[in-house]
Amino acid sequence: MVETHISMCKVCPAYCPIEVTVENGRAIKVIGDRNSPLYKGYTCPKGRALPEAHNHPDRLLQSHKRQPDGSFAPLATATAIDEISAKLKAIIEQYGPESVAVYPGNGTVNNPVNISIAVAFLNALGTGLERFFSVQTIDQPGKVIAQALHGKWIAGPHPFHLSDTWVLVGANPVISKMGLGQNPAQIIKEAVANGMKLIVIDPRETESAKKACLHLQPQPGQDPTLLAGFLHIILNEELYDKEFVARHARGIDELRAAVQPFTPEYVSAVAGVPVDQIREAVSIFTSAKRGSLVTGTGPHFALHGTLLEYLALCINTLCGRWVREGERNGHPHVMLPDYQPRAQPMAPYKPWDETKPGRLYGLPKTIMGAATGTLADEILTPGKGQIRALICAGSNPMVSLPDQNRTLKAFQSLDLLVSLDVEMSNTARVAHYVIPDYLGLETPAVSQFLEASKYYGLWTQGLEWPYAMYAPPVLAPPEGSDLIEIWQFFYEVCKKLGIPLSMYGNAAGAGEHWDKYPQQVALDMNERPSTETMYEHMCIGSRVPLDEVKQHIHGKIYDDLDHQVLPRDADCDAYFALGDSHMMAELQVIHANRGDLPQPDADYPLLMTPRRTNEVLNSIGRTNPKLGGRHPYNPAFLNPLDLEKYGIKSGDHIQIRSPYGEVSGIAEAEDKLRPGTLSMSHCFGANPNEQNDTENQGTCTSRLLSADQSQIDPIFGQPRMGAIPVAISLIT
Ligand SMILES: Nc1nc2c(c(=O)[nH]1)N[C@H]1C(S)=C(S)[C@@H](COP(=O)(O)OP(=O)(O)OC[C@H]3O[C@@H](n4cnc5c(=O)[nH]c(N)nc54)[C@H](O)[C@@H]3O)O[C@H]1N2
Ligand SMILES: Nc1nc2c(c(=O)[nH]1)N[C@H]1C(S)=C(S)[C@@H](COP(=O)(O)OP(=O)(O)OC[C@H]3O[C@@H](n4cnc5c(=O)[nH]c(N)nc54)[C@H](O)[C@@H]3O)O[C@H]1N2
Ligand code: SF4
Ligand SMILES: [Mo]
Repeated sequence: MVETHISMCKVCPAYCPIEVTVENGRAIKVIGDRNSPLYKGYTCPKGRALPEAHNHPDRLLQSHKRQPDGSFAPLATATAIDEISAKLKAIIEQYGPESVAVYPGNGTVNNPVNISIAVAFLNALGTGLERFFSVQTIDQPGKVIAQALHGKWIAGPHPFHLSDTWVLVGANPVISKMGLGQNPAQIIKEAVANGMKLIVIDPRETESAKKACLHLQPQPGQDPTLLAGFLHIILNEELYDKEFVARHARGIDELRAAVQPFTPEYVSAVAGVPVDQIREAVSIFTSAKRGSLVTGTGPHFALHGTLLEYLALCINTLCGRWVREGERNGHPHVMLPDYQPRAQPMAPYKPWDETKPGRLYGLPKTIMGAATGTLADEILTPGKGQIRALICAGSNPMVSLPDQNRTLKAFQSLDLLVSLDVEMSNTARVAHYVIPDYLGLETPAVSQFLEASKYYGLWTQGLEWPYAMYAPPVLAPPEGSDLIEIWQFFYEVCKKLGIPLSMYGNAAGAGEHWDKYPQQVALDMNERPSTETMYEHMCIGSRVPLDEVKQHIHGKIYDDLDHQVLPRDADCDAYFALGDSHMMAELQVIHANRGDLPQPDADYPLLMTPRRTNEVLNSIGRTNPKLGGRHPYNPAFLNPLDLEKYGIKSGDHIQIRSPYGEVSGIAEAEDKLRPGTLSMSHCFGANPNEQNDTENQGTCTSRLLSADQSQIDPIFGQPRMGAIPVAISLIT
C-alpha cells in the first residue's frame, strides 16, 4: 500500500515541512510540502534523504553493550537502563553528583523536550548547568554572552525580508540555513532583486557571497579588528543615529576612545582588506535604513567571538537597527507565550560569576553551562568533581571536540560512557553502552523551537513570520526494534534512581533576559507521559494553543496575530552598553597583538578555517548512501596559487600539520578562496585507534586543534577552532 503523509524534517532546526511517501510502512520518498504557506516546497538534500536514513541497514535498532574484547553485544534497552542506573548510583555515591556529566548535541534537535529533560536530570542531581556540556559552548557562546553585556532590544532586530542592507560576517546561510531557515537561497535572491545591498565578509566566495554587491575577503580571524575599523569610521565621521543612541544607549565615549587606534589604514594592513573596500562597506551599511550586521561560526571560532559579537551589536545599535515603536514585531510568537514588545532594551548584565570558579583554568560559572572545550580535561584531571560518567545525547564528541587524541584518552578512562544515537557513531564506538533513539519520522513534530532560537543571539534562526506547524508521527518504529527517546531515557534513569523530574515549558528568553518566564511542570513519575503530553508541557501557555495549530496540517501563518511595538516606557531605566569594560579591555588586547592570532610564518604558512558541507550536518548523514555516500570525504580546499606553490593538484593526498597534530587530506582547488587559507569541514574521519580511510571517511580536523588552556577563551571556554596555523605537503 502506498500513501503520502505531511510531516516535518527535523535534521536541522529549519524544520522544513515535507511530504513523505510510505509504502507498506516504509518511507520511500521525501519531497518538500508544496502546500506549505511559508516554505512552499523547499527542502535540502538531507531532508530528501530521510528514507535512506530510516531504511539504513546499519541503523541502530537495539541497545548494545561493549564487551571486554571491545566488541558490542545486543541487550534489551530496559536491561541496559537498569545497568546504567545502577552504575550511575554507585558512581554518585562514591564521587558525588558532580562526577556525572551530560553532553547533548545536534541529534537532540528532533525533539526540544530532549534538552529540557537532560537539564532537568542534572537539576535533579543538584549539579545543573555546571555539568551540562552542550554544543552551546563550542558553537558561538559569544552570541548570548555579548547580548548579555550589551543589552537586548525587546522588539528584536529588523527582519531580513524587510531590510535594505545586510552584512554576513563569516556566515553562509545558503548552505547552513542558519539565520534563514525557509529556503535561504531564494530569500536572498528575492531580497537582492528587490534592492537589498548584501555585503559578505568571508575568506571564500561562498554561495551567499555570489549574491553580494560587496565581498570582503579578510585574513581569517581578523574580524574583530575589521569591525573595530568600521566603528572607527562610523564614530569619527558621525555616521550613526544620534537620536536613537542618546535615547537608548550609554558608553559611546568609551567605545569611541577604544576604537581610535583602529584607523582604516591600520585595519587594512592587519585584516588584509583594501581601505576603499572598508570604507565602501561602511558607507553602504550606514546609508541604508534597515538591516543588520550579523556573524556566523567562521569568525566566532578564532577565539574572540564574544568581542566580535559585541562589536556587531554596537554597530547595529549605533545605526539604530532595531524594530521601532509603531512597527510590527519582527519575530512574533505563536507557539511561545504572548508578550508585548516595546521599543526599549533589557538592561545589560554580567553573565558570569567569578566567585564560583570551576575546576579548570579558573573558568567561572556562566549562563552557558560547562565549557565543552574542557570536557576531556575535566575527565582526565583528578580531584573532587572529576567526571567519571558521561552521557552523550545525540552528540558525537569523538569528532566534534578539539584534540581528538585527548578526547579518546579521556573517554577510555571513564567508568561509564553512554551514547544515545541512531548509529554506531565515532562516539558510540568507544562507549560502554549504546542506546538507540527513534528517527525523526517516528515521532511527532512541532515548530516551537524555530521561534525560541532567536533567544540564542542574532542570526541563530528565529522566525520572521507568525508561523506554526505540528505533525504527527508518520512511521511506526521498525519491527523488532527496541528504541527509546532521549528524554525517555533520562526519565527512566531518574525513576530508577528515585529522583523526581520537573521540566520548564514555554521558555521565552535566555540568561537573565526574559520576555516571559517559563512555567515549571512536575512530571508524573509513576506513569511515563507520552511524547504528545510532553509537547503539551513544552507549549504550555503558548499564544496559540497546540490543539489549534494541529488543525492546519500544512502549517499556518497567523497573520492576524501580529503586534505593534509600543513606545519606550516612561520609567524604563535600561540602556544598551556600548562601552563594556571587559570588551574595551579585549579590544586593547587584540590591538596590542595584531588580532591576537597566530600569524602565518615559515613553519605554518597557511590558516585553516571552518566551513559547512551541504550534504551533511556535522557528522550527521555521513553514512547515508544518498549523502555522505556520494561525498564521503571533506576536501582540503586551497587557492590554485597555493596548490601551484606546493606542487599539488586537485585530488592529491596531502599531509596537513598544525602545531598540535597531523592528518592526511585530499586537496581541492577553490578559485576564489583567499590565498593562504585552507578551508575544511569538521566532524569527518575515524577515531585515532581505528584505521583511517581518507577517501571514504575524510579527515578529522579536530586532530589539528588544541584544547590547552592557551587555546580556550578564559571566561566562556570556547576553544579556538578557526584561523589555525597549518602547513601542507604532498604525500608521494
Ligand atoms: N573543527 C571543528 N569542530 C567543530 C566545529 C567546526 O566548525 N570545526 N563546529 C562545532 C559546532 S558549531 C557544533 S554544533 C558541534 C557539533 O557537535 P555534535 O553535536 O557533537 O556533532 P554532530 O555530528 O552534530 O553529532 C550528532 C550526533 O547525533 C546523532 N543523531 C542524528 N540524528 C539523531 C537522532 O534523531 N537521535 C539521536 N539520539 N541521535 C541522532 C548522529 O548520529 C551524531 O552522532 O561541532 C563543533 N566542532
Ligand atoms: N549543510 C549543513 N548545514 C549546517 C551544518 C552543517 O554541517 N552542514 N552545521 C550546522 C551548525 S552546527 C551550525 S553552528 C551552523 C553554522 O552556520 P554558519 O556559521 O553559517 O556556517 P558556515 O556555512 O560554515 O559559514 C561560515 C562561514 O565562515 C567563513 N569563515 C571561516 N573562517 C572565517 C573567519 O575567520 N572570518 C570570516 N569572516 N569568515 C570565516 C567560512 O568560509 C564559511 O563560509 O550551520 C548548521 N547548518
Ligand atoms: S534544511 Fe534540510 S536538513 Fe534542515 S530541516 Fe530542511 S530539509 Fe531538513
Ligand atoms: Mo553548531
